[in-house]
Amino acid sequence: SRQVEELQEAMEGTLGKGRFHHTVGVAYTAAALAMVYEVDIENALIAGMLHDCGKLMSSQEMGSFCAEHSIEMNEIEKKNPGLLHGKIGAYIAKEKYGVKNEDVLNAITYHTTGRPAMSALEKIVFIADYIEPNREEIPDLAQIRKLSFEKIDKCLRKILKNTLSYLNTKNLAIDPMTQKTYEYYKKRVK
Ligand code: DGI
Ligand code: FE
Ligand code: FE
Ligand code: FE
Repeated sequence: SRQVEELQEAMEGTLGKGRFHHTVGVAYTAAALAMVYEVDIENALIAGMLHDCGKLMSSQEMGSFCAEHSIEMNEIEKKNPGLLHGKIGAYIAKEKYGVKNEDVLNAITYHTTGRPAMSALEKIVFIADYIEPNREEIPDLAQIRKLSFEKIDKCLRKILKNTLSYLNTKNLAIDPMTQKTYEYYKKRVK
């Protein structure tokens, strides 16, 4: 649609080359998943195009942006401001790009940590961010890509497990939302 074209052009003009290509990959992967899981394709494209629009700031700027715009931060987010780019992205999507759909805004907000009981659109954007064709060097990526089109909750569980073990090996603090999301999907799928 014209809106998707305009968002793609806006992202091309603001994001770096690599992140722009990643963004287009996420948008079209989200659209493909939307076809499988009967989600609105336009919403998947919009959320995909905008999911990383909050990444155009330094860590310091992210902290002050949230303080200025009354966006809540937990202790982990204060120490790892990169985690805030979803919340910041949703704010920018709404205020700058005029996105009104709450499901689209939530998909952007939660694309890094996920959250328990995600909507179908939230799941799709979370997964598309992980599997889009430009991603590489992720353990079991081929298996996860196949699983994403077959068993969506099992795929979420696998991605979250991978993410937690990656964070543990790197000694990075785990956001309570990432942990809760993993536990939620672990309980729900075998
Ligand atoms: O923005 P992208 O790089 O496309 O992807 P993303 O928004 O999913 O961010 C991925 C990064 O976020 C990756 O380096 C792992 C990190 N991350 C995810 N969950 C957590 C986390 N980092 C910390 N410290 N804690 C988390 O719970
Ligand atoms: Fe991101
Ligand atoms: Fe992600
Ligand atoms: Fe991303």
